[in-house]
Amino acid sequence: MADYKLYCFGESGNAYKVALMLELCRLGWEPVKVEFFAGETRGEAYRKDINEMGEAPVLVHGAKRLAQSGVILDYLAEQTRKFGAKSDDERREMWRWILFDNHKFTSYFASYRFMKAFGATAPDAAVMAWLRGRLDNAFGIVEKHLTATPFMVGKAPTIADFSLSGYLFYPTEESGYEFVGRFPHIGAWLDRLRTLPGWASPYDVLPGERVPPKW
Ligand SMILES: N[C@@H](CCC(=O)N[C@@H](CS)C(=O)NCC(=O)O)C(=O)O
Repeated sequence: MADYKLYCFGESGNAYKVALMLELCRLGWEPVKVEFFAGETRGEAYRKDINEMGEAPVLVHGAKRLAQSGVILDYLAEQTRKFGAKSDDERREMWRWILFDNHKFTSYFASYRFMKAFGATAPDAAVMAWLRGRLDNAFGIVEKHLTATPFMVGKAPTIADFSLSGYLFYPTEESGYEFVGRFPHIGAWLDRLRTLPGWASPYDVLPGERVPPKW
């Protein structure tokens, strides 16, 4: 039996951040597919038994059950002593970027992509324009940071890189947000991450049939 169980599904970039870390650290893990599009995370059973926050990913390791990709990444870095901080200052830097990611980078990008690719109704133009403005700003901030450093924190990849980059490895046609041409340092950073031994793309490591983009 695998040491780690990850509640996840193919389209979840937040789950992919964790799956990527598990792959890069060569840890034995097995996916438990969450039927997100059938409403599983909104159901009482999921919220009672798996995650009161009604979200994927959730990582199970022995008696531990952890939610929030940033916390899970931190736990895995602690377990493996890989891709973590080398000092207290680095740890604060990592968390500064993970919090920025969760609030303003992944969250706007994931919402934009969800509405564009998987929403039940066609995306509302005004909402998309607002989100696009927020995205342009957040991407601009990460782009500027990456002009001076190869990875988000210091010279080596850390979990902050996996948190911020997770969603950007999905096919661009899902979000319709073309960023590589507009933000070349982000593009080069993703290429650097792709060369890490064990790197694999989202749909190669996460379970389930791919859902074609709708809109
Ligand atoms: N900050 C959380 C976000 C998790 C999250 O939003 N997961 C999505 C799937 S990618 C989800 O389960 N959403 C359910 C919902 O918002 O109702 C993390 O990093 O784990």
